[in-house]
Amino acid sequence: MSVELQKRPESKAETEEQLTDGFHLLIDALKLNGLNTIYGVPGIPITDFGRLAQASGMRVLSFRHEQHAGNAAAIAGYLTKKPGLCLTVSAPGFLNGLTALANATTNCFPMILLSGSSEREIVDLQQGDYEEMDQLAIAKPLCKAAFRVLHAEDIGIAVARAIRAAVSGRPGGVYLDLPAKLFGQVMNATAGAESLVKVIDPAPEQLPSQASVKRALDVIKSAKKPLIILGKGAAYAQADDVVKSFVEKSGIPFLPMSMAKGLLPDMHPQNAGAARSLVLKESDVVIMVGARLNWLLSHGKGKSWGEPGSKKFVQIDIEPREMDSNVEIAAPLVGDIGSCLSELLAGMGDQFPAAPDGWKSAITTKRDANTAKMNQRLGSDTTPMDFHTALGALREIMQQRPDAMLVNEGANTLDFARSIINMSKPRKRLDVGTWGIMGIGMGAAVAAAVETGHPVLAVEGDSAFGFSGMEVETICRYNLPVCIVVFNNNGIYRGTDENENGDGDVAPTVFVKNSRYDKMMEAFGGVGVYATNRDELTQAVNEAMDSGKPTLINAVIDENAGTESGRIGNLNPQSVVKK
Ligand code: ADP
Ligand code: TZD
Ligand code: MG
Repeated sequence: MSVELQKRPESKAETEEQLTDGFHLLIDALKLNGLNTIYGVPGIPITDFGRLAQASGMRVLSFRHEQHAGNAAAIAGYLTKKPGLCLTVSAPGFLNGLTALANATTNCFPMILLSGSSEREIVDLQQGDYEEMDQLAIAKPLCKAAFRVLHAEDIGIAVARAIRAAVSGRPGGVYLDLPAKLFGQVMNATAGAESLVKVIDPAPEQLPSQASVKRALDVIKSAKKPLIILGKGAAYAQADDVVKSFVEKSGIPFLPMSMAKGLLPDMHPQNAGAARSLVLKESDVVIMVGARLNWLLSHGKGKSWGEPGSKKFVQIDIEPREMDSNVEIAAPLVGDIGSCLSELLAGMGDQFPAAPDGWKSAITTKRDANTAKMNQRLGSDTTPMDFHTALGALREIMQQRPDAMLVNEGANTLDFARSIINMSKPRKRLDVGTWGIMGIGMGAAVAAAVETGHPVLAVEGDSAFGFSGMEVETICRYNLPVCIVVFNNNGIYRGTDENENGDGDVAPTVFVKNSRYDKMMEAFGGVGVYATNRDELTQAVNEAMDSGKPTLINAVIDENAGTESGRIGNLNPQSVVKK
């Protein structure tokens, strides 16, 4: 699109010059690179940008708060391997989006935060512009790369740099600062079109060196009790067939991190998830595939990892600096998952270590015992429901609907659902990720529905849901097939805490008792259900998943059922001083 020049009537040729402007150049640059969906909140100075983007055929989804738009963009990036786009206004909108940008970077999800900003001259002299803030400086330490564009003719290059920075190497968040004046800048349309860049091969294959492959093969061949740990980097890589071949050809037991669940089906005979403590402790060679040895794996050391020095690590990661971050890595393999695993497969031939039958059978025995114990509890049908009753119902539903997307956050609601609900396909489980952040729920649910077209089941603690709850209006507005189940136990972890000072306030972890979250959905035309038992819950979820109607089910959970901090109570300091 272009606009006519209005002044400078020197010659006819000049008055007919076709012009374009910053708005259109940005839209064209994004579309040229296959980025066709924007998640954001409109306002000065990007209102017209959103409008024009929509008019140009892009999908522009407006949220009620930027953090959720940003979380949606991050999840879109995770699911598609293309940077998700989040669009915000200056200062406060930008800051609201920044949490999501930082969270995306922490999780290695590619996204671009596009923020309008105020005038450089005024901001830099701190003269008090409308929504004044030095956004670029603030964004820089919280993302992978941050750029500002001052001239319309640089938009093409800036978008190209942002895309490359987001998806190449270890993916992450990128900030693009767009001062208000940029949008209105005009330039010759032909020159504008020529200034755009279609990024060729934005995330090139990264092959590991031959020496590193040989070293890894030697370590793997020496293993007596090998273990594979699959992380969300492996899910992100979309190298599903190679991952499957490597696991199955090797026969090595695997442990999926939470968002890697389903990369191979949880019901796979080699899944050691239900014997997690045993395999972490007793394995001698651990092959990390797109997973970090961070707090989620006790930093690769300590009691849960058995005797010090009892293990060798092989680590596959695209980020060289990840190696030795917590413990010594005997065989670092730096490259993309697909390339590294293909090299290992080729180098192994048929010489995978015949993991002793004793190792495999010890795992199977432990796993079967734990699974049997769990299955017994999952059949329970208590009223009010406890976590096992409610999740037993949801587990059956997800088993019957392998294509459905699952979103999950909370404390007990997260920890129980993670171990109870089996996933059978890759990249179906979206959760609180590396930070254990609350508030990803509705953003993730919107992106999951928009990017995949499949129905979404969002399993939410009542506290967790509250962080993004207003986005139920967004879900209704776009009529998305999202079924939210709020596990309502009257508060954070449980609803039974007492205030000891007697001032009439409730304890800090307790909410209004017996709230009706279902009414929130009804307020916007969606379906609200109040479910007090397993049958009601099962029926309501199935109906929602069949109809695709936005639905919120308030599942009444026994307020005594949870434990403080779910399964990470060990990280929660508690006073031993009695006053
Ligand atoms: P989890 O939480 O599931 O354990 P992490 O987020 O800790 O997973 O780790 C993911 C790792 O995967 C990161 O270290 C990241 O650098 C890496 N990664 C992401 N994409 C790729 C890829 N295509 N190839 C190899 N490694 C990748
Ligand atoms: N704020 C943010 C952004 N992230 C957080 N993780 C927290 C606060 C602290 N927090 C947790 O770690 S879990 C949780 C909070 C507030 C909520 C747990 O309550 P819930 O789940 O109702 O969601 P359960 O099922 O009652 O345990
Ligand atoms: Mg709760």
